[in-house]
Amino acid sequence: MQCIWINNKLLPILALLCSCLSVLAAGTSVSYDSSAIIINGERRVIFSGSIHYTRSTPEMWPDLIQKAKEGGLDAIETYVFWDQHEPQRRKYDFSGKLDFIKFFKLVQEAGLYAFLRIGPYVCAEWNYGGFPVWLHNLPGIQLRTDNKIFKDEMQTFTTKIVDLCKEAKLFAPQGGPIIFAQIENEYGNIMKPYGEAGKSYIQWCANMALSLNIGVPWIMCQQSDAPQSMINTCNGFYCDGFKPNNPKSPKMWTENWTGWYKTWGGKDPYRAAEDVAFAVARFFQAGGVFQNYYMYHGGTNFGRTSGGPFIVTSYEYHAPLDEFGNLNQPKWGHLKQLHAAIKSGEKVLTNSTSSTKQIGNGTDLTTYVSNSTGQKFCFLSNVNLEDANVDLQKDGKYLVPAWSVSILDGCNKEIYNTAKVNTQTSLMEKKSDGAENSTKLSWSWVPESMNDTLSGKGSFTDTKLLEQKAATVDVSDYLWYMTSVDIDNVTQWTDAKLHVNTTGHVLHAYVNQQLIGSQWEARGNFRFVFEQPVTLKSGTNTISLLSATVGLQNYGSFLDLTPTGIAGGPVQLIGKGNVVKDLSSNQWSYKVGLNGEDRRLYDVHSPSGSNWTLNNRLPKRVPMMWYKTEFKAPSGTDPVAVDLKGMGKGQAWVNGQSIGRFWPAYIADKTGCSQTCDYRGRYHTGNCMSNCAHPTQRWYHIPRSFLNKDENTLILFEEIGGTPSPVSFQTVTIGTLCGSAYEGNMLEMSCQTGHTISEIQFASFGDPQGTCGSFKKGTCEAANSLSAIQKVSKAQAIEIDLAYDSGIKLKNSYEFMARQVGGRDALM
Ligand SMILES: *[C@@H]1O[C@H](CO)[C@@H](O)[C@H](O)[C@H]1NC(C)=O
Ligand SMILES: *[C@@H]1O[C@H](CO)[C@@H](O)[C@H](O)[C@H]1NC(C)=O
Ligand SMILES: *[C@@H]1O[C@H](CO)[C@@H](O)[C@H](O)[C@H]1NC(C)=O
Ligand SMILES: *[C@@H]1O[C@H](CO)[C@@H](O)[C@H](O)[C@H]1NC(C)=O
Ligand SMILES: *[C@@H]1O[C@H](CO)[C@@H](O)[C@H](O)[C@H]1NC(C)=O
Ligand SMILES: *[C@@H]1O[C@H](CO)[C@@H](O)[C@H](O)[C@H]1NC(C)=O
Ligand SMILES: *[C@@H]1O[C@H](CO)[C@@H](O)[C@H](O)[C@H]1NC(C)=O
Ligand SMILES: *[C@@H]1O[C@H](CO)[C@@H](O)[C@H](O)[C@H]1NC(C)=O
Ligand SMILES: CC(=O)N[C@H]1CO[C@H](CO)[C@@H](O)[C@@H]1O
Repeated sequence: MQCIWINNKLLPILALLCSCLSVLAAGTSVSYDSSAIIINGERRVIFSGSIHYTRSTPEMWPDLIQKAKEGGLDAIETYVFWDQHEPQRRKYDFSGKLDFIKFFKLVQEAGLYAFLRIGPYVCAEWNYGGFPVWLHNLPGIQLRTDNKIFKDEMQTFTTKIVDLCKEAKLFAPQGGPIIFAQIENEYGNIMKPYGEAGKSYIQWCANMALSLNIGVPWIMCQQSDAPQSMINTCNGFYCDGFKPNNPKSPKMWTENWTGWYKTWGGKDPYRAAEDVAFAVARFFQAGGVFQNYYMYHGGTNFGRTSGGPFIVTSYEYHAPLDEFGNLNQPKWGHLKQLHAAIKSGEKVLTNSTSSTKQIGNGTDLTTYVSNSTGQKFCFLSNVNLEDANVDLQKDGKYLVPAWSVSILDGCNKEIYNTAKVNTQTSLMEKKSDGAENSTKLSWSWVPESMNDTLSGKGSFTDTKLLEQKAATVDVSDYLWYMTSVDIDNVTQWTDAKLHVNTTGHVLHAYVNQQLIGSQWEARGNFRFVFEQPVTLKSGTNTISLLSATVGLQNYGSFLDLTPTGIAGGPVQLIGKGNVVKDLSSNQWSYKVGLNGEDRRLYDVHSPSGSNWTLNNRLPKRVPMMWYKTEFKAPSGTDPVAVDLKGMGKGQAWVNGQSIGRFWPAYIADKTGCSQTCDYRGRYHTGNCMSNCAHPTQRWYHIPRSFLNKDENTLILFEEIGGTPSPVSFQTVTIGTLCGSAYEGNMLEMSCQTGHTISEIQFASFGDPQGTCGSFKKGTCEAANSLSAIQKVSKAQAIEIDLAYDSGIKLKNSYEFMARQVGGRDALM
């Protein structure tokens, strides 16, 4: 790296680029007490982050892990996803993207620890909470309670996972990276309705786990009655008030929610970096020892893995790494600095005597004094909504902004404040690079063949309305319910209505081959009633109802019993004078899945590929259509997304691999967004929302590893009608960088690899106003603010002294650094 020096000041730039390798020796011992995680005798505080291997690709894993390491994490956490590994009973799959052993080995190679959360119930906004749906149909089974059939399955799977880890020598005492394991998941939240059976189940979980002898501690999250030797831990947006149920246990936070997930129809959640940092600093102020970011990288719900109902395909989570694996700045950098600040006090924090003194209303000073050296380390917090001026006498005066924590090294030097973001903000952009414009996309299509189902022909029958997942075992989102009704006096039915009472999630109703309507939930109410006028004829009328699921329930007591589909109905015809003809116990014919799915239309090598039509009469807004196009991969290495603007609802495949469900036609609420985000005060999931009145999800991630260099095929199944012509391929990269330098700190700014500075749009040393993307000059400003930066902008690194808070905005810069030094009133 090259540097240009202004004012002949030397910067400790290299310190920022250093990395520390913690090599795992063979036979690492892991223990704990109330103030430390003890690894090979060393007393540690641990920062961990969740990265689910199933939500990215093996090709992305090394980069994600490396970025987590550079972000200052000590450990990576992942669940293990039972439904993926045992899709059919006793038929296992640990290959390719399911090779979690390889994932853990990469974590180890990066010099990080790992946290294995087996569950095997995982919640995780994952389909059916991670349970394979075949469990549901085992006679006599009851999930997550004292039920022998369930416990046997759970034990078989848990043992299988533990054995695989042991074989690969993944547990710390074997020289591997795993320092913690988890059994069950947040059971404490939902166990009450299970009564005594719930209590004996959780005891059984503990005993079963302990009997597996893994040599590292087991934890149970959100389980205040966790049986002893299990460490109970906290999940939430804040965990400073949490106390483990055993005073000898370390205070562990297994899910510090960095953001939130999104549902179809929902807006974009946003949790400010300042607030996440505040929550983490408060946790360590209150004696925290281990904390895990949920999520550190959220990623993508490929295929039909998203839970719900109605969890979207992107699992971005507003995490420190975005869905595509880019740094989400300033969150990533602001937390990296927090980790470094807390780590600098690690020796003191883990063997000390602590005391907390109330300085003012809502302002607390927590002092840690090392038992061995007498060294001090302090947290000075302000939970008020106003800034606080704190006078610590000989230890200095501090401005502690509202809702923030300052970390004081030696209790007399501020090294970090959670509200002062001294990290670049990156505004990401989706760009077309032109390669895909050279030939306009040409689309071919084939209608979903429904001749059988629209004439009532299925593959099995019953005289009742079946629950959907019991009937499909979730091999498809789709189940056809078909029956016929004979009408002899048609005048009685001239103004008839079809009435369907369904538990959801989506219904398309056909009568006599005609679509009479489609309907889905209204605002989280998944059970709904469909009622539409219908034209009947005398003689036999055919009713074909297509029910579609959009992710099976993943949370709650008895989640497995949440019905889906037209379970029990009723289905009725309502005629003149409210005459009701109940069809619920008719002879119903069923078909699981679509014909297109049976014929593997999404697979480019499928033999029915020859049926695609290609001419200039591209059907638009026609339900139940398959579309296909060829495209070239955008050049470069930036992540790729397909913009499905124009499409309705369905599923998408690239070269045969599912990139998930799409539903750009689902528009987020018009209200509840704000231009500015005031993060101060307790976060709740409605805070600081954005993307009002836009499609909940318009862009869909196509991992680079799914793409060939030249020809690629995108196949869309469109369920409700859409227009593929606006569809385009784009890359995701930093468009604009901004930063504010704080006195005494160095600000580092950089683009993604392969990009350089193109323009400096704004720089002000004074009191600039506004936020990234819309900075404005303030009332005072050094005259040469902008030109000084522009002069040096071609460099890869620069140093600038500045006096006031400054707004700096660069476009496509490669790397930029500024340092502010107090007490001067002009630039240079
Ligand atoms: C440090 O000293 C305090 C006060 O005597 C004691 O409570 C604490 O357990 C000590 N910490 C360690 C890790 O020994
Ligand atoms: C402390 O502050 C809170 C809110 O900031 C306020 O409601 C309360 O009255 C204050 N208490 C005192 C003693 O000033
Ligand atoms: C903590 O420090 C005290 C005083 O130096 C020392 O005796 C003790 O062994 C330390 N405790 C641990 C657990 O390292
Ligand atoms: C490619 O097409 C898109 C959409 O029409 C357009 O916005 C973009 O500027 C084009 N790119 C180039 C390099 O022509
Ligand atoms: C379905 O029916 C239509 C119209 O009757 C016919 O053109 C088409 O060939 C049929 N498709 C199949 C697969 O039987
Ligand atoms: C058919 O129903 C209409 C209306 O209820 C009634 O007026 C008419 O008599 C019925 N016709 C026969 C043949 O039953
Ligand atoms: C739909 O069915 C449920 C369950 O049987 C029932 O509680 C509800 O009242 C029904 N809704 C309507 C509008 O009929
Ligand atoms: C598609 O083509 C295959 C082979 O030509 C044929 O067997 C099949 O019936 C066709 N399907 C439709 C829906 O036209
Ligand atoms: C433990 C904890 O803090 N749980 C909270 C997590 O966030 C949800 C949604 O805001 C709250 O309802 C929980 O109480």
